[in-house]
Amino acid sequence: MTLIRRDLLERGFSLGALTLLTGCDLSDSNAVQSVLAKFSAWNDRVQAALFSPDRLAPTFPESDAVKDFRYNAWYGREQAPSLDAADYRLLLSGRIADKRPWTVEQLHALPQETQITRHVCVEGWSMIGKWTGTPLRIFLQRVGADLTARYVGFECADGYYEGIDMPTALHPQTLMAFKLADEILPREHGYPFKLRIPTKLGFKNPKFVTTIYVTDKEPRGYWPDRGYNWFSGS
Ligand SMILES: Nc1nc2c(c(=O)[nH]1)N[C@H]1C(S)=C(S)[C@@H](COP(=O)(O)O)O[C@H]1N2
Ligand SMILES: [Mo]
Repeated sequence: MTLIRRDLLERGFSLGALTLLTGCDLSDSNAVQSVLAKFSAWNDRVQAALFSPDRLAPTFPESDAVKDFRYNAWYGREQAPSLDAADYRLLLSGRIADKRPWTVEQLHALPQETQITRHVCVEGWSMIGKWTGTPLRIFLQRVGADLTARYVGFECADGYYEGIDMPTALHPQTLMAFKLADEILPREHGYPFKLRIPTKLGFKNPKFVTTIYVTDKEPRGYWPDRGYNWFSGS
């Protein structure tokens, strides 16, 4: 961690790139706190910076994965949306050929993979979890998304919204996660699915996703619209 030069951070390396570059274990150490404090000074432009589509975020042994994963949102756990598989439909819009909505059952029938990665929240905590789901890339191919478009955006049942660039959407570790710690994703963690993107900070991992859209216009994000570096500690 000491090898990370201040000017490197200020030039705007992404967290994923930083982790990959340094091999630094992002545990809750003072060094990480100071790095996270740096992140809070980032602006939108920097957030959209450096990303290598080929490099993988670190993965961990099963024994490192936490069973009781920490909850986070701007509201309390009890207020988290309670989506019912009977009514739920994933809506598709924008540059996608087949916009038919998806049921939970159809989503669960997609091919799935498991990853054990570290979720890092700008509030200054991080946690290793085990998520299982479908690479977003496979889903986008399946529905005939225009993979030459620039962005993929997400809308969520709680009013949250986020978006990522297409290289991140196609990254092999970017998952539509249906399970956490081998169990169907708990309600407050985003049932029926969350985007699990280990190359991005926690707030770029939208939960309770209800719409996926493909676009050339940069999607807005809930925290980016609010300066994206400030949290009240929910
Ligand atoms: N829909 C939605 N997604 C969201 C959020 C949210 O408030 N609503 N919070 C984000 C933030 S800041 C974090 S750290 C993670 C927390 O996910 P968890 O509750 O599974 O730990 O979700 C992210 N995705
Ligand atoms: Mo977060």
